[in-house]
Amino acid sequence: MNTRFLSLTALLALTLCFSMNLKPSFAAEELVVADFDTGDKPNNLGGDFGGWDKDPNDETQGTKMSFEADDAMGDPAGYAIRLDYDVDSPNPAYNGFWIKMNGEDATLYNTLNFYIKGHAEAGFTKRVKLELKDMTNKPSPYIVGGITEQWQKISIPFEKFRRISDWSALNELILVFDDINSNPKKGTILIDQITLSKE
Ligand SMILES: [Ca+2]
Ligand SMILES: [Ca+2]
Repeated sequence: MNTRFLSLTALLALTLCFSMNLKPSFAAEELVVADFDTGDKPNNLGGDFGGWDKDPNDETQGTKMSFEADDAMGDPAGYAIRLDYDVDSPNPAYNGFWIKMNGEDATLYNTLNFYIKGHAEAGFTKRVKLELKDMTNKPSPYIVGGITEQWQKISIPFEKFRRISDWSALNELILVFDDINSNPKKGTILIDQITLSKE
């Protein structure tokens, strides 16, 4: 047999194994739900997102969503989501941000990650509430504290979302500003790079 042919075949086989191995395992470790880097909808899963408001007729409260050129990963062309919230109202007030997970199967993962920071000049709450929902739409709450004016990665093990019963189809993630957890009652929070990972 031609040794040259043999070593070429071996090299090809090796290359094939390497490229086949690397990609699927890498993809299984982290799924980007939203990096917001197009500066537009939808998110990386094809899902919609936006600001919400308990009572759109109450003009004294609400969350206004916009894209801010301040990427958490440091990409000069990237964007984050900016949330200008106001829960200072004579009425009970809560509002925030919602993002669709589009029925994503999360069984390969065990951790929800995202980046968050407060806006130094506008002021910001140090605490926000998250709610994760599967297709049954029961909110599974989790409080995030210790928000600062620097980007900070928050990683939450799935076990903390105790009311999720079916991880094979997630509906949405919601961020809540309310008149109990939000202090000051008016300010600006930035959020970016929402992912699911296997730790
Ligand atoms: Ca981004
Ligand atoms: Ca207000």
